[in-house]
Amino acid sequence: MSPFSRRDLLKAGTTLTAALALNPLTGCSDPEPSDVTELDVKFVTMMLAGYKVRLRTYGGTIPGPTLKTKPCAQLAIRIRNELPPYDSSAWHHGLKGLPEMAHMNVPHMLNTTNLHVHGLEVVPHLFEPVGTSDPSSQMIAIDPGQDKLYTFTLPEDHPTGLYWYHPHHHGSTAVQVQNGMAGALIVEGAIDQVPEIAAAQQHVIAIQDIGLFESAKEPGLWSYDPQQNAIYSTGTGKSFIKDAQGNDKEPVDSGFSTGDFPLRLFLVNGQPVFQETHNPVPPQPNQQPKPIGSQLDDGPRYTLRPGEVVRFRMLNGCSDNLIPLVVEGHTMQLIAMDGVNFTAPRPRPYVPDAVDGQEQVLLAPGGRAEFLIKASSTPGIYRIRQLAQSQQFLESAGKILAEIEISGEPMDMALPTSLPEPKRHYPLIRPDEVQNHRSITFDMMYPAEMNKVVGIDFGINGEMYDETAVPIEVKLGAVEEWTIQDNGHAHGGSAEGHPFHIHTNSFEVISIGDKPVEPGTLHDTVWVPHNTPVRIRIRFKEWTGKIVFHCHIIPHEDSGMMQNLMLRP
Ligand SMILES: [Cu+2]
Repeated sequence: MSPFSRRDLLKAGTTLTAALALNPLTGCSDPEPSDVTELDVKFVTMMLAGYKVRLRTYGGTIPGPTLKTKPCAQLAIRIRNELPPYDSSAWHHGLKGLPEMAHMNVPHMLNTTNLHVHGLEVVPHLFEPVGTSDPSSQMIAIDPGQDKLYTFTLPEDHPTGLYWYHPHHHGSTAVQVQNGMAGALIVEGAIDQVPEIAAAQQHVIAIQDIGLFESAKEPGLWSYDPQQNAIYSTGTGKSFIKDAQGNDKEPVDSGFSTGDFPLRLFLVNGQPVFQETHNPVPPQPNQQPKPIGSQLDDGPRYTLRPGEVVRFRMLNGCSDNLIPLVVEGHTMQLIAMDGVNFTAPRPRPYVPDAVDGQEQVLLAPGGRAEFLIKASSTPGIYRIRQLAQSQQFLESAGKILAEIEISGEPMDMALPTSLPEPKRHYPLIRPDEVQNHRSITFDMMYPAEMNKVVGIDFGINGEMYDETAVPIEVKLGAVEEWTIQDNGHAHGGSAEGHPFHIHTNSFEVISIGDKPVEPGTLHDTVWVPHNTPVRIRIRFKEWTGKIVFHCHIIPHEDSGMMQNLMLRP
């Protein structure tokens, strides 16, 4: 029985007492219908960093609007797809001979979309119909010209923090997110009522990466809108339509990319701060490709008085960029990861001239960090920076993301010493509660043996993504410990890490490699470094249905690094 039909039954019951009228799934009495947030998905032409770009957007802006909700509230979002039709017929007819599983993992239907509220512990909403437990169900597909209304009720004990939303239709997720389709989603509540936090100015910082190709037909116009079966090669910097065997057929001006782009812009709250261009010099043997990077702008500047406390809420909405983060000259008071706050701020001192590994917080693609900064007594400009890292296929240069300007009359604002316990995840899972252990492996094979069109086989536990396969079933209420790692990339994949993300239930990170992680570190997305097992514990609470877990480097996900999981009653 789906969660909605259970709720409807309760609604129909006329003799229930007020106490019983609480929805057993959410712990809330049925919420008032909320206003519907309309998100129109459409192409917009705009200027970014001096480039004329044409991109898919939510409502014409990058990022999309910041949405707010709270526990027990109804969150209603209508996606209206105003994109033009996209011709995927070559996917159906041009890839004869490609195994079905590989076929599914060739990007396709680039103008079909849907909605994922990333990290929210709400009804599974990726497959049709919402909440379905049908193994053969297909992903929700909102085609050009169609619309769909999503309504979510957040459980009464839902953590209060920063989440986000983005499309998640398999085959078009990467292209749409790399066009800029993403937005912040804030769950308000207990954390906002901490007096020292309520007193602080608050800033959401959304970081995105936009992949771009220049149009041959219209020089000077940049977009990411590859034709069906067109693939971009990092090695040659050229794009070709591929056949099922991966042969180059026809040169084209853009193609699906598993990482590199002729031009990639990094945006902070929609403002370009950094650009990368394809490096035509082939990398040395055993060296990772290194795009040519340049800082465009120092990002938004936040003005503080000496001793003032500010609350930053940072989203790594990049499709493909790990962010080791520092705030120069300041101790970061980390209060939450992925929307779930700690029970007290965790001070993360700043290491001057920090390098990768000495960051104050590591922000995986898809992850969020919320922190307080108490402004130094020394006036000046301090930068919020991404450290250079080479933990991915492409080296990622250090970047300035934003600035803090400290000036004016000194003041002395207090920092909180304790934070409200996020009820949904406390008490924490005890080791003796773990009922089952699983091993999850991110696989890469290069050159591809299956997905010769994309050129690399991406998979999990030896399988590429199959929309109707359910390799893992879990019973509601089960507690499991998962060990996640890459396959050592013994099959020719590059020595890179992958961010692990699972829908519907956040998990506690127990250890990374042989280092234990501080108890109460809840995530929905965690960076799994190369050759480093990450242990997590997860309790499958409340919601049943078909969900997914996957790598949150979105080109990897769209090419097959994803699996289904069934939450059984
Ligand atoms: Cu990956």
